[in-house]
Amino acid sequence: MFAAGTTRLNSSGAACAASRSVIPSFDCPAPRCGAFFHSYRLRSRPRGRAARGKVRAIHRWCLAGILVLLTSVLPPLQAGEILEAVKSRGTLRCGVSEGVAGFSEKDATGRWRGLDADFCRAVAAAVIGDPERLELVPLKASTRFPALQARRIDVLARNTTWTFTREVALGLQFPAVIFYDGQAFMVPAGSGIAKPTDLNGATVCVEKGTTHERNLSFYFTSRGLSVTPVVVDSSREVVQAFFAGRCRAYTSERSRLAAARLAAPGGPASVEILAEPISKEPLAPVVLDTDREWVKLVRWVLYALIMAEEHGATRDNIEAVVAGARTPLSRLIGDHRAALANALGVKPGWAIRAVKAVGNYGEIYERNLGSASPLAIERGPNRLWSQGGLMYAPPID
Ligand SMILES: N[C@@H](CCC(=O)N[C@@H](CS)C(=O)NCC(=O)O)C(=O)O
Repeated sequence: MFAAGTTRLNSSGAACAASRSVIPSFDCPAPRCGAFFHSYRLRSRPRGRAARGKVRAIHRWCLAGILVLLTSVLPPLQAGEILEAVKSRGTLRCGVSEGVAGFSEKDATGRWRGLDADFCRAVAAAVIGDPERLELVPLKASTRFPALQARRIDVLARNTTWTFTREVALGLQFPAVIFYDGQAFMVPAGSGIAKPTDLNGATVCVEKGTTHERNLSFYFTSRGLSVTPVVVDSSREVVQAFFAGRCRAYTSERSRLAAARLAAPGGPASVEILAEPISKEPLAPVVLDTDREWVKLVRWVLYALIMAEEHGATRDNIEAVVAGARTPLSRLIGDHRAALANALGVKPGWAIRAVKAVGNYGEIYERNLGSASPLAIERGPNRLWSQGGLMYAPPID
């Protein structure tokens, strides 16, 4: 269990986004109606037809106000509204992290790199026809869902874990998994801590508004053990807190720990990542569940990238592969599928545009997280299903 003295560093005091109400704050006329009826009860009943008519008019006004209020809190989106807005705006607004190597991070030239950034480019290419018609919006863990709900972004691609609670309580959809991860711990090398339970009684640095806070609590509580979490509200500062010796361990996704390790002040060998994971973290893009067309589009862009890898179609050869042997990929992309592209709400060639923009899933992985990147994270569960992994695109027909 969390020890009594949970520490919150640099916390804004706001509650975790996952547990926050989905209803945004608004200027509510209801209290004014309530005040009117309250004072009406206290006063003597109005006499005469004119007075009663006035009361009825105010009553009607209040009811109308409440109805307007209820329907305007979260105006229901028409099917396809986000998709249509992206097309007419001509720019995709994609929420990303403020800087997590391998997922979304600016390089020295100011260009965003990473799996999530590339996925945003693939969606922009499929929908708008240009991977660079993109606004990447950096978001903290604690502000990502409010940004989506306020429609400041069209899609969130920010190392976000698909959970039951987020899906049902926040009105979200996680169209498909982009990366299978798990939460682990980083400790100083030679600390004598070999497994998570060795951290009983220790301080652990963790980022606010993440699944990691709850997983940490659950893991130790369910074993009758305790840790003191040191909760920090940004990725950069949580890592700094650990390296400054504020906690015995730092907990996050294994991929995040691998990135933090590269930047360890004493060099990568000065820290180690414990082998045992304590959670499942299926990371997925996130969209509002009110626009089914948009959910489908985002889902099938990701599956097209996976399917391209399944059939050996790369950024450089996809046209030749599709023109050659008939495979499920050519059935996804071929000209006779134009009617299906229309049904999806995009111009034919959408899947080719996505793959040509960023490569197939394997190419994106290797460039950002795998052997061609400084992180060199083995593909493990992110291998294709045909190679023993979990990556799998549903069939076309
Ligand atoms: N996958 C987890 C964690 C996501 C998360 O925010 N992780 C932190 C790891 S330190 C992060 O990426 N922070 C980046 C940032 O705040 O920009 C979740 O969905 O809650």
